[in-house]
Amino acid sequence: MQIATHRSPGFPDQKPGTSGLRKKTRVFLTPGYLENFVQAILDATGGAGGRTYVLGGDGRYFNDRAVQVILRMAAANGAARVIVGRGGILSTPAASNLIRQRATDGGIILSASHNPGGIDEDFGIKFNTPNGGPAPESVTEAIFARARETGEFRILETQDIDLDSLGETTLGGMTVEVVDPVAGYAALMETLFDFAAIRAMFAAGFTMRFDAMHAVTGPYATDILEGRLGAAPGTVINGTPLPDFGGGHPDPNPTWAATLMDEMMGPDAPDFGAASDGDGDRNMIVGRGCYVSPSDSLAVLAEHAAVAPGYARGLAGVARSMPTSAAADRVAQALGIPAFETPTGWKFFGNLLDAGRATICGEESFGTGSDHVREKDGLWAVLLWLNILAATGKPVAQLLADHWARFGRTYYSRHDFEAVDKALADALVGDLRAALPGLPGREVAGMTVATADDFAYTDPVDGSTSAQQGIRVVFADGSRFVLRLSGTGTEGATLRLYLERYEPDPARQAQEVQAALAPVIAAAEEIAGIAARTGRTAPDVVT
Ligand code: VG1
Ligand code: CO
Repeated sequence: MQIATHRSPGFPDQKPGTSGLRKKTRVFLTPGYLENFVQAILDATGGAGGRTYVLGGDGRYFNDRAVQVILRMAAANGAARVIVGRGGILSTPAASNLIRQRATDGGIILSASHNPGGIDEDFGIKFNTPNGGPAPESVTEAIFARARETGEFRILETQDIDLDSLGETTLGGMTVEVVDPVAGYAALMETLFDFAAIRAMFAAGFTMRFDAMHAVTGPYATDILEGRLGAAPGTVINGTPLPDFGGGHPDPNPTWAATLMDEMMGPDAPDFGAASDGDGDRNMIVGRGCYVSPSDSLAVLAEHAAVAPGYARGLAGVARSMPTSAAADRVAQALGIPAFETPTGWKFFGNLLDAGRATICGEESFGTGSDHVREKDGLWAVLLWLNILAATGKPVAQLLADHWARFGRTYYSRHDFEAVDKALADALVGDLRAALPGLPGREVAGMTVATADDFAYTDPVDGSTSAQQGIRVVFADGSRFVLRLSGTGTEGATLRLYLERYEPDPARQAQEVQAALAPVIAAAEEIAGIAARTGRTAPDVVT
């Protein structure tokens, strides 16, 4: 076997976004494109010599090829060992767990998460650090700087290796260890939750539907829910991972998980429904006839987490991304623990989790997780919900109603405007930013603007700063809207408008969400002018 050294011109567009580098698959198929980025990861993190990595992905189109390339590059760069999921498959939380359990030097995860897959859709790659979490901005900046430069990449010239059988093989001087992608993760879940209580609930007739959306969680959910917990066969639907996710968006929200939503809102709905995304780190929670918004889910999980054995000693703190509703803050206050507000993206929770200052974290984008790994974790959230349902004996709708009665209800919605002309979107955000100083005191749609700013974050652990993380306009009654540009899209710009209104009065907590938010929606249009400036009269996706 020979090590080949190839010249690379460097690529100016390999800047990681909210969660790794995401591009159209065909861009990744450009000769040398993947290799350049992988070499940049290795070089920017001190070289691969003697190191151990975890490698796996969500199984989307090109996952199989990319895994072979990365293995040959790791070997050519002197890595000692790569632990890879069988078939090149690992969910994002399972990869995070392996990185930590095996005390490796990090890991490479292949996924574009909730973005569709296929030769004409999206692919992605990201590097996680030894704590198991997404690389912080200082590291992604260094990778980007290296990826831009003209340089070389090294790769072993050899045949593909078999990744379908468990065990160790060698590739040049490197050991390739193929592991069961599910076993270690499932064992971790058994340490956190009361599996006996959940099993007893299923045995007593509790019914559930889990939509794996033809993405990576299929094998995990089947093993844990139907295997270990005794849920009825057929509980998991769309459980076979497919390279194109069956042609769908593996995005667990009411729009893309419509089949599950229809069943849960229908006459024969099971007791509990859930879905997960492409790489298994997101979750959607639905009760019989009752959708749970991700912000509310985070708050309910924080409220009841102590019923689960893994959280019985209580929570150190709760953290949420800035656009996520303040519902979790009110729970933190009641529990007497700190609440943190971070920029969008899981990498910003890493330091808080490592320092033991936050135990549970969440984002409005269907992501929740805890200090058990350093990624958000879809099945973890589903299992914590199941543990809470088993411990309280209450249905989802009752838990939610009780939560609102105690803490008030935060009406919440996100409106996405996709594939907007990038220059237009940049100008819209730029103009709004420039207008911020003049907004306080202004009357809009019957409300008065109290504060308006562009969210900037200083990490309380290491003091690092991140500016321009989302524009927020808060009204005198506490209602607010937030506007930011997506950092995960691959086509044009996606504008995300986050809308929120607090309603403490139980008598007014049963309104339709969009109707309850109507004044905030009107105010956002008057101030930001999305419809007026882009011609988009309705959002593409409403969650
Ligand atoms: C989106 C979500 C963000 C999430 C990120 C990665 O980012 O808003 O909350 O952390 O996706 O999730 P953006 O920049 O498009 O708004 V996943 O499941 O793609 O790893
Ligand atoms: Co994801």
